[in-house]
Amino acid sequence: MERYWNQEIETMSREDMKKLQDERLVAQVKHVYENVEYYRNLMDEKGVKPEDIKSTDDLYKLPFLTKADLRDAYPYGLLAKPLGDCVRIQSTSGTTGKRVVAFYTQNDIDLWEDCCARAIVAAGGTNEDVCQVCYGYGLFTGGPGLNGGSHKVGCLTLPMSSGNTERQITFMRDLGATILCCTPSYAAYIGETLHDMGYTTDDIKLKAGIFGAEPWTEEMRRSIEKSLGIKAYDIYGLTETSGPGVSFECSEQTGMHINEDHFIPEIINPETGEVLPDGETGELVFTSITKEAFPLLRYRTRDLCVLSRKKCSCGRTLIKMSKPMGRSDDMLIIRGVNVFPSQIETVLIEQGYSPNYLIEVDRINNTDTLDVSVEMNPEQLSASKDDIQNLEKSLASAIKTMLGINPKVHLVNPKAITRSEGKAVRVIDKRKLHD
Ligand code: DLL
Repeated sequence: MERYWNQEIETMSREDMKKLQDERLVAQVKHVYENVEYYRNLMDEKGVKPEDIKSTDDLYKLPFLTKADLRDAYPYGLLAKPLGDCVRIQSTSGTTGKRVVAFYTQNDIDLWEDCCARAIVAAGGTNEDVCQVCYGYGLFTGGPGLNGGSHKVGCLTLPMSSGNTERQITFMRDLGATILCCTPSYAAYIGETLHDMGYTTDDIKLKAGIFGAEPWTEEMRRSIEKSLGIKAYDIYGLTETSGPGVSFECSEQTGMHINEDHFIPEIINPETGEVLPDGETGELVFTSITKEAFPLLRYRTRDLCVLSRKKCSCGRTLIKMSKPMGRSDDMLIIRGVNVFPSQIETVLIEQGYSPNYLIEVDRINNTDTLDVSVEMNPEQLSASKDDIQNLEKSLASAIKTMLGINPKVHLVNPKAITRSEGKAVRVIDKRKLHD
């Protein structure tokens, strides 16, 4: 029997959901227009008034918001509530430029944690579970979001944060953790450490993992499921829209249900801004219709994916988004070819390698170069130099089949690639460093 956190909403008819969205959108546009001068100016420039937005059918009339707008308006320019009503900020880990700072009222936090509770229940969580949260705590939304959701469900919550991996495993064993929440790359590292410590999946009680915050492939999913003996569920979100829990996977594991009562999704052509029909790949845009303090309308996520209304066996009627295949700004253009790191990950794992790899791109004599380093498997350590060269060649040819361009592959020693405890850094684009 499928269990839901909020059955009424999660299985609501399309018609009722649209009605709910229509009402919430109209109220939200009014709230934003009245309280956020920055967005009011954008609407005025476009000649749109709140009265023009009568339902979700009018969504396309509203201006987009981008990360550049968030930077412009930093820190308080998009705040829609008096500071006295706000109780928390969270922020992105942003390595370049200004960080994104998002604000929350208590009600915003309640709704956000509710979204995370839906994800935990969809992964089989109940109040009998012991939920180990190893997303970072602090400014990053992963730890606080899943922590709050886990409390709501009534799980015994282990607020571990990331890092100190052997201690994670000791707690996992001692307390009998049944659900693990962290990035997929950290889950892979935890699985590897478990085995390095001489344990097997028989020594732990984990049954499910809720992994997100970075792109990961189906191949990576299977590899983690095997190493930890679990079912691995995807979860998606971004600081700008609250954090994890914008969408979550169910037992079908074929995409993530979007919490449409809070977030209206659209897919647009990233070049032209034109709205695309369900089923086409494009940039995901969200309008948050319940957020009070930081309500972004038509926010461009830069994540590329597909929406689907195909009936789901779990009974949820919430629209599904595919795994984001990467961000439009993560896409590498190498010798004119569009390359997503996830394509390389797929090949590496399919060919039997671990998900520990590093992609380096450079430009030498005006030609782009692509180097992929991946750790050899322990049994390959005794291979001859010739054998290693042959393995590298065959891996390079598999990558070339996938991408259409020839990489240089380097098999490096096991553990040579730095492990990630949060979002993995898989790409170094040296071309940017030269600029
Ligand atoms: O990563 C929120 C989060 C925390 C999601 C924990 C899931 C679990 P940001 O740091 O603002 O927020 O980064 C948001 O991460 O635009 C995507 O590019 C990427 N991302 C998040 N979840 C997924 C996922 C958090 N499941 C950015 N698959 C987003 C692929 C993801 N990419």
